[in-house]
Amino acid sequence: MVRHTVCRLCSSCCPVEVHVDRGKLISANRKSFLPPEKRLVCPKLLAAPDIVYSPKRVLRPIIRNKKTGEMMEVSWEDALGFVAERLQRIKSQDGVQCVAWLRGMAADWGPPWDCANRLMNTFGSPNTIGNGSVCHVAREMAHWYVYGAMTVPMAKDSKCIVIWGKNDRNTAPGMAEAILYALDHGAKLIVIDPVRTFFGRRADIWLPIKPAHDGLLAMAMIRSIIEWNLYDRSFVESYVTGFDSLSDVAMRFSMNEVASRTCLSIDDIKKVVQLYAGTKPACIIDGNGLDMQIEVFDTTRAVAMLRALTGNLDVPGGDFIPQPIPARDLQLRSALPDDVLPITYKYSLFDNFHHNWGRHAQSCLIDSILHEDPYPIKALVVQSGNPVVTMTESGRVRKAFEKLDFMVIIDPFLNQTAKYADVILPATTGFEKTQMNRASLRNALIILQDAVIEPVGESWPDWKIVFELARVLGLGEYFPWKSAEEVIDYQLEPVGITVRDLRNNPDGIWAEPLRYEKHRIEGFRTPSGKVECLSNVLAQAGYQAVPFEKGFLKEPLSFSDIVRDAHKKNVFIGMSGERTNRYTHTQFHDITFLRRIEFEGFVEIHPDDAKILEIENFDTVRVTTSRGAIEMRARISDIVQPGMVRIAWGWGEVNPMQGVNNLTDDSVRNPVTCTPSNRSFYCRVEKV
Ligand SMILES: Nc1nc2c(c(=O)[nH]1)N[C@H]1C(S)=C(S)[C@@H](COP(=O)(O)OP(=O)(O)OC[C@H]3O[C@@H](n4cnc5c(=O)[nH]c(N)nc54)[C@H](O)[C@@H]3O)O[C@H]1N2
Ligand SMILES: Nc1nc2c(c(=O)[nH]1)N[C@H]1C(S)=C(S)[C@@H](COP(=O)(O)OP(=O)(O)OC[C@H]3O[C@@H](n4cnc5c(=O)[nH]c(N)nc54)[C@H](O)[C@@H]3O)O[C@H]1N2
Ligand code: SF4
Ligand SMILES: [Mo]
Repeated sequence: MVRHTVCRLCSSCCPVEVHVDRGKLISANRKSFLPPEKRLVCPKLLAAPDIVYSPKRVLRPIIRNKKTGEMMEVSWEDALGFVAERLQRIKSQDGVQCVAWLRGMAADWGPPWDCANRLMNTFGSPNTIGNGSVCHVAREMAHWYVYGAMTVPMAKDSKCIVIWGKNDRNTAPGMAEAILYALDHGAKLIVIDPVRTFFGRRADIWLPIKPAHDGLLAMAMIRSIIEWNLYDRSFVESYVTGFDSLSDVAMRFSMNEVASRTCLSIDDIKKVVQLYAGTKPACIIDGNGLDMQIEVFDTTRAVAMLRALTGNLDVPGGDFIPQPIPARDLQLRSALPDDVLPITYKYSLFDNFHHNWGRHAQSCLIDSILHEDPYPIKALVVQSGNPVVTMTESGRVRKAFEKLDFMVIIDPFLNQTAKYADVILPATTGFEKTQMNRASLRNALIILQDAVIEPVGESWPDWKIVFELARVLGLGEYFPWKSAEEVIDYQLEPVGITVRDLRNNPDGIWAEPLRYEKHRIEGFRTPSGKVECLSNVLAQAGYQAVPFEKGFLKEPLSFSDIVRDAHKKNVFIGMSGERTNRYTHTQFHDITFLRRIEFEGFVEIHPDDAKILEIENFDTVRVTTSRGAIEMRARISDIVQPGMVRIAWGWGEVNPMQGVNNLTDDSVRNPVTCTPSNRSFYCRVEKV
């Protein structure tokens, strides 16, 4: 039998066809607009049955004795009763705000996250925290502040594609297929990435930028586009505010200085400006290479402004402004008391930029536990995340989790974080649950993620865990729904679409027809109704109204002190490494099928540097910063530049000595979005 759903083994949310035989998942294939022979294969999806039926799945709730590490399987009733009793006790002893809920990326941002928020809202704690400060939410906020939405690059129909800090070949095969299709149809390609990626090798121009310096490049490009009169004058006159202020600030970014600081050639930057601004339509695919940088907010605002200045907003083949559906918000922020500060209080613009995104200044959780700022978090529920490995500065995270009074994990697997838990609640994987995912709510095409098999063992889907916990906590009145279908129908009622409709249309339903250039009628969803190159909201809150009006950080990478100490000898830029298409962050590293293709992670180092340090392929190297160290074997490769090492990402789950976040620094953050530099940092490298 063939069933249809949306894959959630990573956040790409590919629509897939699943072959099910007698209730068992046998295999799954991505759907695509390309004929089967041209489609990209996703190894994780090929491994779906191995993941779903992995012997390492947690099949029953577990209560863990923190002192002895002993684990005892219990019934759901006992587990939820125990959790509720401990949360209530902390609520009455310490205050409800001392309970926090942290979610990672795996269960999606849709209803599982909204329902967790609803539970915490009605329980009374404002502290439901997502990981958006290091993922795309910081960038999303930048887009919103410029033109009131996060644009979607229409690569397939584009004539010039700029890939800026993204590696779709590995992380988003649907988009990669669109790019390949456009290239086959004559599109030009510009790649801005310190690493020569798959698309970097195919690019008309590849800009191997110095990590974390993209804001400088964006400002130099804005300057050139204005100086050389390459901007879309009529669009700017009708739909842009703050152009003159942006122009004034951009004029401070001289090509010479920018080229020297970004380690790019002036000639190449000029060629990129001419190609991008001179080809219509063009789109910019920005990615996680720009996230996890201290300057993320202004950098991605400047990049967003490039889209507007060149007149590429909301045109076919350009950068599309999505048409979100009017779905009901499942959160209940109104139920929260007014007088309790959330632990993210220093980042309130980030907390509030989008009415139903929740809070995402992730590092504040650790501040609160360790420094009791503004009060101590005592109990934590971790849903669909592995923060011990994935949060910045693992040493700090571990110390914080040791200090907690109580911790619950909701996960299909026992990850490194589970070692700190008192209770482990077994969640299903994505194939075993029906839910709307956020990708389906942010635009007019709605596709259902539908359960294709029954839950494995006694695992429960996330929505059910949240609902049942709510009932045991006495909050059942806020969760009147008995099934995922009922919640989705409630949520989609204003749209006039039901789960049954979606099941009858497994390739999705357009809630409204696709429309371009919506600004001609509706304007943009910003305070002024225009594209804002200057933001009064930011100015009033004390931030830079125009990107980089107070200048670009002298040193946007962490641990610049290492440079001074070592007199520039043996100082490398460490880069958090590739997301390969085999793994999702810390997940799946014990799946034999995937392990066979990629057995271990490496530190990649340029041949010239390897020679100086007398490092050979497969030698073990140690990389250190003042925060900690990792040890991995070396791979000598010119995919990285001299002076840079790229450290494989996600292997901290397999071996704590291989966690990139042993090295990262959480002390310097973006003032608006709380983003630290997980992506790049100065470090030392030595052969062990
Ligand atoms: N297979 C797989 N797919 C995934 C994931 C996964 O773990 N595995 N994770 C999912 C998630 S949660 C996310 S957020 C997305 C992320 O997906 P992407 O946005 O594609 O993220 P990455 O592949 O980490 O990095 C993108 C590129 O940024 C480059 N880069 C690094 N530093 C810089 C810099 O300073 N400047 C510039 N210009 N480029 C830089 C890197 O070399 C890399 O080529 O992928 C999703 N899809
Ligand atoms: N240095 C550095 N740090 C980073 C990054 C980086 O590239 N470098 N990337 C950052 C980014 S973009 C992100 S998104 C984060 C990712 O951070 P996390 O979300 O913490 O990363 P994962 O390893 O994907 O952990 C997901 C967990 O969810 C579980 N899971 C899978 N499916 C489900 C489900 O349906 N329900 C539930 N309840 N659990 C499920 C998995 O078993 C796994 O334990 O890391 C961030 N941190
Ligand atoms: S890229 Fe692969 S793992 Fe990620 S959603 Fe698509 S099919 Fe699933
Ligand atoms: Mo992410």
